[in-house]
Amino acid sequence: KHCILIGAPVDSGKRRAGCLMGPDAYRTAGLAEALTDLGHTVEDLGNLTPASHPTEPGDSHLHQPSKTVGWTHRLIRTAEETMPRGLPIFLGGDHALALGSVAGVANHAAKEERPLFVLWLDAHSDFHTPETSGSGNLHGTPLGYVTGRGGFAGFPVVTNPVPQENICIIGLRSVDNAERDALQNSQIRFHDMREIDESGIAKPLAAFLETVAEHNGLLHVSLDVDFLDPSIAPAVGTTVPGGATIREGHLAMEMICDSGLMTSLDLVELNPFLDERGRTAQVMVDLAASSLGRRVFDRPTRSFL
Ligand code: DIR
Ligand code: MN
Ligand code: MN
Ligand code: MN
Repeated sequence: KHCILIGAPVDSGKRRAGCLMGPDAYRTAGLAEALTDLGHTVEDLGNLTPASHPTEPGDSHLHQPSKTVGWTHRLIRTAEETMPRGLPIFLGGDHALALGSVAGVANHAAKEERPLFVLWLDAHSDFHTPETSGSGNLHGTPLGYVTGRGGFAGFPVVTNPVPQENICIIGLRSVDNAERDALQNSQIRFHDMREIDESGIAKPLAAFLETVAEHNGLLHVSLDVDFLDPSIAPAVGTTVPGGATIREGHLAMEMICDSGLMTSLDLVELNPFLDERGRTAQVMVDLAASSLGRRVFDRPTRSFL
């Protein structure tokens, strides 16, 4: 594959600063080298900046909405430009970057006349709208935005909303009340940690990948650091105990690799300022490598079936 690294130092999606250092932490942890070792070609676009945007309103309950609008414009364009020539990997940056990455990838999928599927690996459901968000932190809204929920005044119009039934969230253990109601009334597939405890992670993931394959879909994977348990991935502002283990993380990424379906990837919410010797960045790089071919032994193709 041709992997295109896109530094997206988005830090406007929540109040605690530090995610802007994420892209360089992934580079320092050897992401490009890991992918090259796996036989991929790697191109690094460097770090993007937000498109020009007005000054922040000041009277909004939202944190830095204008800057996030600027980022969304920039990332939609960058996703559209990179999808035709490789596999973009968006190096976050907080999860507000996914308003743009997913909306842009969806525009590309529409051009190809193929459906887009989104796998969301996260402790949180990120299904708020600016109106339902209690925190005012827009990193809690990307799935609301890309599915075409209302309330995103000032943001680019979502030209190709992702159908709810094409989305699967795995890892949930912190869902706000407004999101819970909206999720339960939606067609989104969602799996909380209790379900992972009871059935294992392979079962719901295999079912989703099978659906993507049946529909000849494109697959965008959005990996939030807090999907993982804080004991193995502490460098994130919104840790929630009881997350995925290192093996659950790798199994998920290995299955994604075996499926051959992934066409774009977000690595988000890493805050290197909260880390110890880059260990969380290293875990994320290792997971990305697993999703792109690193393994102990080969398995028969599509062994997830
Ligand atoms: C949280 C966002 N539910 C909020 N959560 C996070 O502020 O609305 N998403 N951290 O990954
Ligand atoms: Mn998230
Ligand atoms: Mn999260
Ligand atoms: Mn909230």
